[in-house]
Formats: sequence, C-alpha cells, structure tokens
Amino acid sequence: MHAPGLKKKLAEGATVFAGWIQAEHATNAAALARAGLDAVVLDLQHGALDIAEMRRGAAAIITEGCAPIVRTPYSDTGMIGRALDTGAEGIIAPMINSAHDASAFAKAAKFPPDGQRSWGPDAIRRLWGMDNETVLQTANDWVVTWAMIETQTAMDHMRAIVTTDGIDGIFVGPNDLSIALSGGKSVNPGDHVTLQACETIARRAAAHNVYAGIFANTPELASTYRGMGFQFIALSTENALLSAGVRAVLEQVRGEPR
Ligand code: 3PY
Ligand code: MG
Repeated sequence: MHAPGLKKKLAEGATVFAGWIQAEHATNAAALARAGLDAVVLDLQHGALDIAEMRRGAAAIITEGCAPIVRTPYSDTGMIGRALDTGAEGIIAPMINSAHDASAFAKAAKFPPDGQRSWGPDAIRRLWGMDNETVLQTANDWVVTWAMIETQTAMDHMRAIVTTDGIDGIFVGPNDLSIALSGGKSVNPGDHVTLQACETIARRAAAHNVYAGIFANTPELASTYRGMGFQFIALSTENALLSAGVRAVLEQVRGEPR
C-alpha cells in the first residue's frame, strides 16, 4: 500500500501528468492510472460521474498506486467534503475569482484549525491504511487545493487568490480563459493572447510559491505549458487519449500515417 505522494512529487519539483475522466463510469480510471500517469482527475463539473462512481473511481486509482483528484462542479463545501472523503489527494475548484472564493474553498478542504472540513474518514482509512489520528494529523498536508483561474476577474485578483491561506496551487482552465479573453468570440487555448496569459499566470504562481497546473487540449499544448513552467499538466480526457491510442496503433499496423 502506498502513501499519498502527489504533494511530495510537486515539492520535489517533478512535472506531474494527469488523465481526466468525464464519462459516466469511472471504469477507465484504472487503465489511465496503470498507463503510468501520476494522477487521474475525476471531473464532476463537466463529466457525467455521480457520487458513487466518483467513489469507485478514486478507489480504483488508489489501488493502482496513483493519485485521485476530483474537480468539483463548483467551489461547493458539501461536494468538496464528499470528494475528499473518497481519499482524493486534491481538489480542483472551478471559477475561483476572488480571495473570498479562494478562502471558502481552502477552508472546506482543510480540517481545523486551518479550515472547517467535516469528518468522514471511512474510505480514507480503508484505502490509505490510516487510523483516525493519522487522517486528522496528516490530511491537511497531503491534500492539494487547486484554485481554477479561468476568467479575467481571476487574473485581476490572482495575487489575492494565491496568497490566500490554504491555497496550494492554481489550475488554469485555458478553454474558459480563452473565451473570457476574447470577449466570448472564440474558444482557442492556442491563441496568442491566451498563451501569453498562461505564461503570466505560471510566472506569478512561481513568484508566490504556489504550484501551477493546467488542462492541455493537445500534446503540443502540454509541451508548451511544460516549457512555461506548469508542473501539473492534465493530458486531456479519456476519450481523447483513447482516440490518440487507436490512431497510434493504426499507424503502426498500417505502416504509415493516415
Ligand atoms: C477549461 O479549459 O476551461 C477547463 O475547465 C479545463 O477542462
Ligand atoms: Mg473551465
């Protein structure tokens, strides 16, 4: 049985790659974890997973020696608690636009005295092999709180967000950010303005000693983000990864790209 290790990897400066589950069943979470990813995100904002599937998915990811992360539908105290009860090593909270949002999020994710997370340790004890005391005394250290930056307002308030107690990292949603920065005209994370904004966000995160994460629509964008200093990079959804795998196999067996 392994111990939660995502925060340690980040602290050591490793670049961490994650998969992203959006289908209604978390069946593929184990396959992503087995393929060598450091983490798998269970997306309850835009994915179709329910609470039971989130629990099953997190358990499968931990069993495979990988780190489960949950993206909650919103920065909602109840959902953050339920997600952490699964043994998740991190929460990605969408649309954090102010210090107020960031503080409410961080408090929901941390046990007292740092926050007001409620006690529900059954799955954590079982999956991580911890007793109650260990859960209580260590969880605030190994749970990573990712505040999503995906609007102009969030960029304007970024300093206040990253200096909020209990915020470990920022996570850029480059699709929403591109929509915001184009005034609703386009969704294109690869456009110049959005890429520049991503670079600025990564630099500001580093300056304030918080981790920088991002969702990459393509492997090319993932490499670009890595070059900008993003340390936690989600490599698109399970469907995109499945299609990419099938394409690669077909190219191999047909002997040439089609
Ligand atoms: C975005 O790009 O807006 C995200 O939320 C990542 O899925
Ligand atoms: Mg988004």
